[in-house]
Amino acid sequence: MNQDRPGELRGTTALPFATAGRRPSHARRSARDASGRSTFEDMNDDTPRPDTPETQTASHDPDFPERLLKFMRTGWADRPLPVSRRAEADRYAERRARLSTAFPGETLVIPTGTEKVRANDTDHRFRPGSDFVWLTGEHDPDSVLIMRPTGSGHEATLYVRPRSPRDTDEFFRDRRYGELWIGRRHTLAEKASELDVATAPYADLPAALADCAPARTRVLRGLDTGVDTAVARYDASEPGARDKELAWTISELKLVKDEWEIAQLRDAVDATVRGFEDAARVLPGDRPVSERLVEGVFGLRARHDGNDVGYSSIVGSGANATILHWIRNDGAITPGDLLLCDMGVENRHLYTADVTRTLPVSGRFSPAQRRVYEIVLAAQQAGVDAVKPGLKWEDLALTINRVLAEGLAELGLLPCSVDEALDKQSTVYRRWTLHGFGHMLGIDVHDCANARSEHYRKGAIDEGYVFTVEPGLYFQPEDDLVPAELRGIGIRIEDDVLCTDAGALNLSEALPRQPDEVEAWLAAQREAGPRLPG
Ligand SMILES: [Mn+2]
Repeated sequence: MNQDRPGELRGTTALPFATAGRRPSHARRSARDASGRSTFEDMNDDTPRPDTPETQTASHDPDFPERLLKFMRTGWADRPLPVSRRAEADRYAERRARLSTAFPGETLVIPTGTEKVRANDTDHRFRPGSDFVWLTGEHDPDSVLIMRPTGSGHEATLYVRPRSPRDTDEFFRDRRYGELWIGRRHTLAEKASELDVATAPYADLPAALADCAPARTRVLRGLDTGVDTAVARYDASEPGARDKELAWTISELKLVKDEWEIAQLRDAVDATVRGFEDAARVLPGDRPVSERLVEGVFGLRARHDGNDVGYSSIVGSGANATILHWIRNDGAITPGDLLLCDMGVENRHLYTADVTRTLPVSGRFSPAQRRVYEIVLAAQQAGVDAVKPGLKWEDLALTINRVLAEGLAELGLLPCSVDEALDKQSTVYRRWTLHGFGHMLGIDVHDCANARSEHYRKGAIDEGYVFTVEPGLYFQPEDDLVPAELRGIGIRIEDDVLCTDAGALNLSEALPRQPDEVEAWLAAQREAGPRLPG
């Protein structure tokens, strides 16, 4: 049967935008006439629909006999959902107002993105576009924000899929959009009152985009191919420059976090602390277990207390800790090894934490492990202590990297002096540090990613910035230039800090970092025993 092609269902208007733009494999298979209209769109309730060869083979769903169809179409109440205006709606309106100021007289198109196919007819769980959600608070897939210029600013309209109507079969036949398949959506009026923004039906989006004059429209591209193709790029000089300006403007508006956002980040960090505790409580010190055990236990906390993990958890034991983005997590956690856990909970408003701790699985650091750990900790503390408004990112990096380079020199590893190693023309110390010291944090784990370099990496920290400080040292197991006792040691310590006028406020300080305190904390968690959320 046709399980997920709205255009082929009874009484639905053809949605060429949705089917052609978003689901190429289905678009190819759809029964459409030369005009692109669904061949079934004019059928009324009583018209039996022919089975086409593809409907017989395309699905594991059972067929719908006509008697069942007729029966399913009757006897449904249409009760409203209780909704109230969300307290944070003012925040989103204020953000839209700031964006409006940057682009007077121009139409702005900001999509959330579409569902991503996992395989065949199953999708990944949808995660809204970060910039879109920052401007609207809306979480449903496919939605698009259009801000049209008015005399004094812009008026915002949110194009969303409304509740499944009862006068089409979508609600019980469409496995992607039908409410009996995926749960109920709001009506347009319910959505408008909850988010306090004007709403329009998603079916009107193609016409709305066709009305956008390319020379006076900017699109946040790369999220929704349907939107990207519907509005042509328009650039007098450098291709893509006008749309990039929209992207960096939003990123730079996101640099300073307000009080509500800081509360969200604290919420995410607090859940992350609980997740680290949960993981430590199930981590034995006397026998090997899978890295997946820690990933899974943390993931349970993330789903229960927040929305999800903010990024794929990195759980690396022993030499796996030297792989920066080790997310396979299929190794064994072995007593005697260090366990590096880089994990963060994304809260219900999609703000995420990003915290790393490196634990001695047995309960005690070995002398060699502790020696390297102390270097990384000293580097991190030097970075946290240096944070203040106006400090250049590059100077903060230099402060941290100098401590790392000095430590590497003490270990006898640097092939030159510390100053020579830190020289921009050299940076040979990076053989063992590999990555930058940190990044902005917010709705994205790598927040504000589209900000212009001179306002981010080449710029300065400011009050209200939240970012990570996360130096590390990584001695690969096959690095012949380090002594055997250090090979396979990977250590990173990462905290989430808020820059205030008084310096750094460490949001994740509830998780200890001093090696003695780490040992005591791990022992206390083990003593307390396993714990489920809730
Ligand atoms: Mn990080």
